[in-house]
Amino acid sequence: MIRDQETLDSLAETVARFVAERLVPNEAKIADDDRVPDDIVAEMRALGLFGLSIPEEYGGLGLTMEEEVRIAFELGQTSPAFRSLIGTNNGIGSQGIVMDGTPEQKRRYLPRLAKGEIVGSFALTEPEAGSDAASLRTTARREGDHYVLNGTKRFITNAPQAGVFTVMARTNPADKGPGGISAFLVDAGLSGLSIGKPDKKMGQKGAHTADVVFDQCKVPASALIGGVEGQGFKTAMKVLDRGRLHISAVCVGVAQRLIREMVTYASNRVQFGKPIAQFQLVQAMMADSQAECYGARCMVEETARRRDRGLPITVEVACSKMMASEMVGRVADRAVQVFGGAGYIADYGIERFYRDVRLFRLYEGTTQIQQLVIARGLLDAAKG
Ligand code: COS
Repeated sequence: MIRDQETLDSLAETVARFVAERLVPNEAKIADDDRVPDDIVAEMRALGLFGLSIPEEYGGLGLTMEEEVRIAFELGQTSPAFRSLIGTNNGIGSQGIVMDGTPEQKRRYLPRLAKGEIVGSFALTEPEAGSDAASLRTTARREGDHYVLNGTKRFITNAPQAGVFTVMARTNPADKGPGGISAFLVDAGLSGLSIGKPDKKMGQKGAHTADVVFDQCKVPASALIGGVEGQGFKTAMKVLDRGRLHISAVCVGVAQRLIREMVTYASNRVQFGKPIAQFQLVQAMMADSQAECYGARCMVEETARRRDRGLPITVEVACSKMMASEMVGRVADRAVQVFGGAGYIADYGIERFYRDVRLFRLYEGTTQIQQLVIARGLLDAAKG
């Protein structure tokens, strides 16, 4: 749902200008330095980018899903590391609170997340629990008016910067499945909570992931999201449904950027006496990329509209995430191909995107998990 087209267009234009003028020129630098500089983070805060999805009553922009994906199309047009910095506050690091938090939890965290004063992070994955998220082993043992957390979380995005973690932990050791899991809001800096060294990754330099380790970490009972045990897995799944759609929109944005790069390069690069854009085999690579990107964009927009109408979206989101993330992988591969040798050389920036986009097919649910979700949806529907 778009509430006011003019306001949205103006926000999208502002974000597009910021991306073109401030982020694109800094892509190589943040990859080399492995960090987004403070002045850019401050500008992101000033633009309200940390609070796109947080309700207005808590200081965010309160965008609808259709509005949010439109902005994500713009934010996708640069190195994904920039988007990653604001990604958790808008997605998996805040939405557990927005969806299932108590009024007190919302008041305590959402205004600071919306302003970007703190970074929110989502701690689900563990060394032994990736795709099989419900098998997680981190425990939260109730002791009087506290819970005591023990366990290790892995590959946690923005962990080194985080001010608050949404942590999924098992409160009922007798229930080894999803029903034994609860979600907690854990402040960084608590005794018994430590962050590992940032992981060395294939791409997305400037975005950081790390282990989060709980060793007898005591949190107040009021940290339990929604104040109810056993709901944590469902909270995580609802948050991921939404997050996967946002990621799909980012994939579309990156693909649009790469298609533009391909067209510009192919129009200027002369071989056999003419720009390579005039050769049909090169045109085929650009055309396939555009058609696939347009298809993914339509899926993302339609799924966002469904969510805004309150319809179920789990299967549609899985379809969108699979299509968009696989699509951008193919587009990045073709971009390298159109650039030829230059596509393999760091100075041209294309190989960096090729490595960066590989993550989209893995995180917030691998392509194989999306297939499983889609197939389950079909089989459930057939049962009636
Ligand atoms: N929204 C709301 N509730 C959901 C849900 C969704 N999208 N998906 C599942 N649930 C509910 C189910 O309805 C079920 O509730 P009941 O017990 O009341 O029936 C419960 O959660 C358990 O669901 P299910 O039986 O489907 O759980 P599985 O263990 O089979 O796991 C998958 C389902 C595989 C889909 C899940 O583990 C998953 O998404 N794995 C990937 C994790 C991931 O994306 N990790 C990335 C890291 S986080 S960046």
